[in-house]
Amino acid sequence: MLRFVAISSLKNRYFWKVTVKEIMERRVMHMDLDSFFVSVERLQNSALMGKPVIICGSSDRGVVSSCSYEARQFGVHSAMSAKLARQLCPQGIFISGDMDAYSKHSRIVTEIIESRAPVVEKASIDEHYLDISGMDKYIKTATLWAHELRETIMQQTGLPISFGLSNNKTVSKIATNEAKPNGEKYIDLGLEKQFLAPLSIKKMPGVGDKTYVQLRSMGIEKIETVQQMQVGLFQRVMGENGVLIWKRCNAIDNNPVEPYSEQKSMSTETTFDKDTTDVQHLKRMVVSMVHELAFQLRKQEKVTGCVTLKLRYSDFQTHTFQMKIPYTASDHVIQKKLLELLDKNYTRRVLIRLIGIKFSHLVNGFNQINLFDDTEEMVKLYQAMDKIRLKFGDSAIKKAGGLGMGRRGEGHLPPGKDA
Ligand code: TTP
Ligand code: MG
Ligand code: MG
Repeated sequence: MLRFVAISSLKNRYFWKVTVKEIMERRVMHMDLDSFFVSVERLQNSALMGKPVIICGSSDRGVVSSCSYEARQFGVHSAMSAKLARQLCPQGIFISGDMDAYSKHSRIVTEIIESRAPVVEKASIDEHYLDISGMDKYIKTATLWAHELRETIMQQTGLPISFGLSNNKTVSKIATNEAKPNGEKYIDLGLEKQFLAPLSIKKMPGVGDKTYVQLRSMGIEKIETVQQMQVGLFQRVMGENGVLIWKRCNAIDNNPVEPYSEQKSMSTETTFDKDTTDVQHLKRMVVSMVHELAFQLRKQEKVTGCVTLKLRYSDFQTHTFQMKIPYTASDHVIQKKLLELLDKNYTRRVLIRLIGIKFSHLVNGFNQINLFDDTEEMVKLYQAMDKIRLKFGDSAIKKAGGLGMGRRGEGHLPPGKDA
């Protein structure tokens, strides 16, 4: 948007002023459920209230996906090995997760938010951004509206949730984290930098362990220090990523809240040289396409919550079949669902000209969400295969299910993104 600044007609200068003002005065809310997976377990078993609860895979070699705030007091945190968590918190209640239940509750929360807010982006399984700019003018103050929405969600779902409200996504996300658990935090217009200044640089989204070590070695601990540095200097030391971090530290983030419908989906399809009724061939094609698309999904660190199968018959009639699934990025889970759709819907045995698959309802979090029906071996296998694919290209790997599938002569479209 700001690119229009360069044009210097009076009209455009006016436009620029309005745009900047609008951006500066946006009201962006970020909401994130508190210890989400644990909270869902607590809905089903109230005896877990107030206890150190840890969700991890069933094997001792799994990792912690979610832990209650009581467990955090023992030093337990997400992504820690379950083994270490058991050592730190032997009295903890360890539960192997239930992705179906978490996905269901995630969708319920999304529905409540979408039924009330004008512009909503579902950013991960338990977080949403809402653009509620202008709310002050027409309804009630944005802060009161936000507070009431949080109350509604908690009343209707029984799940604790926190939020942050400011003029941009970065500041609001950090505000949510500061408000947790069970809290809300408003950052008044103009006070964004001041709010960020005393916080550890580690709290800045995009500053992972490696960047943090690098920043610490430069003597940077607080966001305030970055705020005082020249962007050019910071960029020279930190590279391109440095500009982004510097901007965020200075509360500059013009990224819009991207409504759900505009979030990308991914799809791929294959047109056969010769129309077919061979079910085994169709199945192998689905498996092959899933491998390809799920790899793209993981590369983007996303998970999908909905799969679609597309069949075009020889008379060009096209049918699509859709199924909501628990959020996942694992080939074997997605493949099972798509094969189910094929079995259920390809019953007429008429000639098929084209077959396609699509993943939608994409949200961030592949690295986060450890699927509980995945063994550690399975996760390692995906990681190893993805590594080879990244290095040598997708054709370097084909799992047994997709072998013998050569796409020779078949008009296969590579995975694309649909709006
Ligand atoms: P988070 O929102 O990061 O964590 P949380 O909801 O458990 O706790 P809080 O927000 O109060 O700090 O992640 C949401 C869910 O995603 C979490 O409940 C479980 C899952 N998850 C994983 O499976 N693995 C991970 O490493 C992380 C961080 C989350
Ligand atoms: Mg959460
Ligand atoms: Mg979250």
